[in-house]
Parts: sequence; C-alpha cells; structure tokens
Amino acid sequence: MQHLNQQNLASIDNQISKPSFNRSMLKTGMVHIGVGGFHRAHQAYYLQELATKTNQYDWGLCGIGLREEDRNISTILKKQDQLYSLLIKHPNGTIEPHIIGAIVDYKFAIEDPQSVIDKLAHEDTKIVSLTITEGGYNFNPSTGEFDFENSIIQEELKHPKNPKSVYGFLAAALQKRRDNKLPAFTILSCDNIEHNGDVTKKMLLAFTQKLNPELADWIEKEVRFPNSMVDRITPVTTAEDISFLAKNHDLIDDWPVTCEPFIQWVIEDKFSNGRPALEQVGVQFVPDVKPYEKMKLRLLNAGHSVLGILGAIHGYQTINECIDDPLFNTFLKQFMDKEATPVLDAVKGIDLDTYKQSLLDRFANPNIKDSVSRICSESAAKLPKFLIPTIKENLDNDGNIALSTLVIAAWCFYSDKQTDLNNKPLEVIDSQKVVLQNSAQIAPLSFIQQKAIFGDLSKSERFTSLYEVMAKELYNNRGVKKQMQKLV
Ligand code: CS2
Repeated sequence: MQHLNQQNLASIDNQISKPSFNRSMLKTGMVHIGVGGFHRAHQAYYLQELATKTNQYDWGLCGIGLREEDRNISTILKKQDQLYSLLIKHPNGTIEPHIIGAIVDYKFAIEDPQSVIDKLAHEDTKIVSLTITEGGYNFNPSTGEFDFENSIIQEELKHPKNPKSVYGFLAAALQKRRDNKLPAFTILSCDNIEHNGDVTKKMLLAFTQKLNPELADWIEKEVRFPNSMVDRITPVTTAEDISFLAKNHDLIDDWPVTCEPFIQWVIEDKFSNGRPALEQVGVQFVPDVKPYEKMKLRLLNAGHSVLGILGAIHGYQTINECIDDPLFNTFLKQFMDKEATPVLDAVKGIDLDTYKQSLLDRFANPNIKDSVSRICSESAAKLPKFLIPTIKENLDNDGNIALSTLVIAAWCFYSDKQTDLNNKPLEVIDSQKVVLQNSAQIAPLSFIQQKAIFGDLSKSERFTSLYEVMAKELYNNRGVKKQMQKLV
C-alpha cells in the first residue's frame, strides 16, 4: 500500500493515469480561491489536460483557502504534495482513475495571510479564478447590491492590511501589483451565478470604492472579469471512494474526488494579462456567455433542485433514484419544457431538446449516486439563482408556475420539519438553516416573505395562493407524489 505523494508517484499502479509533465517546472499562472471537489474535478482537470497535451509550463495552479473550513483540505494537499486522484465514473460502472498534478502549491490564508497576498501579487499570476459558492459573493439577493452590513467586511474596511474575505485579499493584492507596476490579473468566476463575472466586478468595485477610490478606478480600467459557465457533476466523496483506491490500486489518498465523464467550460474571451490556450482541450471561448449560463442554471441546476427537494421529502437518497421513478422523470421533463424553457434565450448552436435529453441521461448515471442532501445543501443561496427567477419571469409573462411552486412548498416543509414525509430525519446543510426553519415554523406564508431569498415574490397573489394550497396539502401529509401527479 502506498501513500499518494510526489516521491511515490512513479511507483504507483500504472493502471492509473498520472501527470506526464514535470510538475516542478510548472509556474503558477493561475491562482484559485476555493479548492473544493468541483475545482479539482473541473478547472484543475482542464489544466492537467493542457499541460499534458501542450507541454506548456506557464499554467500550473496554486490553490488558496480563505475559510476555517479549508483547513482540512489544506492539510491533506500539503501531505500529498498537492496530488489527488480523480475518479471518473461512467454509467456502465467503469471507474477511470487519474492522478491530477496540475495544482503545485497551496496557501491557507488563516495561517499565513501575507503569503496569499504575495502569491496573488506575484508576476507569474495572470489569472485568479474563483469557486467560492453561490452564497460567497456577499450581495443582497433582493437588491443585487454589495452587503456592507457584513461584519467581516466592516472589519476589513477598518483594517485593509488584514484582509479576511475574498474581496479584502483581491484588493490588497491588486494594490500591491499597482504599487509594483505589475499588470493586473484577470478575475475568473467559476460559480453558478448568472453573469458571474459582472457580479464579481460589481462587488469588488463597490468594496474598493469604499476602501480606496483610486484603486477602484485602476481596477475598473485594468481588470477583466470574464463571465463563464462551468459544468461537471461532482458528488460528495464517500468512504467507498477512498477504499476503492486502496482495494484496487493499493493507494492511500485521503481525499479523492469523483465526477461524471461530462465536462464543459464556456468562457467570455476577455483577459487582462494573457490566458492559457484551453481551446486546445475543448474549452469554448465565446463573445457572450450569458445565454449558456442561463440555460445551464435554469435547466441543470434548477432541475437538480426540483428532483432533490421533492426527492428528499419523498424519501429518496440519490438523484438517480429520483430520475428512475417515472413520475419524477415526467415531472422534471415538464418543469423543463413548460416552465424553464419558455423564459430562456436561444443559444447559438445548441438544440435545447438535445440538451435537455442529455441532462436526463446524466442525472440517470447510476454510478454517480449524487446525494439529494448535496443538492439540497445551501438552497437558500442556490434557489434565488436557479429557480426563483424562472417563477418571476413566468409571472411577468403569464406563464406556467405550478411545478416550480410545488418545489417551493416542498422546500418550506423540508426546512420546517427537517424530515421526509415519513418523519425520517434529513441531513439539512444550509448556513441559513435556523432562519429558514424559524420562518417556516411561523407559517408557510412567512417562509416566502423572507425578502433576502424571495424578494417580493410573496406579493404575487397568483403565486401565493397556489403555494399556500400546496403547502397545506404537504403539511396534511397527502404525499408529495399525489401532488406531483395532479400537475403532470
Ligand atoms: C448542483 C451543482 O449544487 C447543486 O445543486 O446542481 O453542484 C451541479 O452538480 C453542478 O453545477 C454541475 O455542473
């Protein structure tokens, strides 16, 4: 049995694909904030492909963790010389193992904040990419404005030399680059938010305006914030994934990542200081990424939430279990066709029917076993981006809203009881868990009156009356499937 690290790399089972390039020569052209499973299955995978294919050494990665929750990954990556395994799970049961070596450095801000600023301000750093989650952008979802009430932000504005948030670090590093007369880096958001680059720009400018208006002007002129759409289903790593490597490949990896075979990255082609030739490994560079983002968020991510929330209260554990149920399958199709699609913009070169069918196939991958608890996690941050805009746009256009409304009613029940409809406790993971539960416990109506999540949706008489009837039925426990049946 061997531990995964650089020294052992050559003697690790050759059935596993390994980095063929010389890792010690890779410069860290890209610095990534938020090294979770998704980054390791997606951007790091693409950069590994690029280094393998082109033998170009400018685009290695340095990972950065800003939060206490990143301590564990920081320790594991350090121990493993930033190496980890990626298990690509095919629908026929095959598991394709890769060792990814594109990350060559990692900095943990809580232990050494200065090293993070220095890395970001280093001349080799050309791009700073982000996966800081849908909830990590610090904007008020009902106004879309930067949230200056956040106590961390208030602290940072008082002590800019002691940054804590992503904005504090970006501002400190950009200030240092400006002082050192180095070109700005590109900031590349890879989170599931519509217009993710524009949002990042707006938030960083709001923050730096307060901090130092001259710096804000420089950022506005020099920093590019391409919008991007990212896609690869990446379930939570399980103990079986770890033992799979030990049993089949004699390899001890403390935190492998698993994912589906599908992968996609569409990026707006505007960069401040050069970019990797990722088109050589299948990344699409386009002039306008917005229609792609909207299509993916409103069909794939919302589709996940539809299945996850209804599935959770019904008692299903995984997304493929939901999709195997013909009623859930039909419900999802109708949600996509009747509610999500009518408010989408056309995407050049994409046939929406083919795209939707591909989502059904991907969700059905029996080897992925993506848990409904992962999908439902942080719904308070996700639904305002994935589902609620579809309801609002359909209300404006007199479109259908019934299927989406049932999902909101089910989410109220889920947040309130934190059990399925058979009283079995559910694992609810949400930073807003207490707030959600408190408002749902007052009454279903109070739940949708949470402005930070729903904006003024509860003012719609059409939505509210339908929602209240549906919530009542759920609370009287007539079963979620009976209600789904009535709608399809
Ligand atoms: C999921 C996403 O978090 C969620 O609810 O919908 O993580 C999804 O799997 C990815 O965006 C796929 O690209």
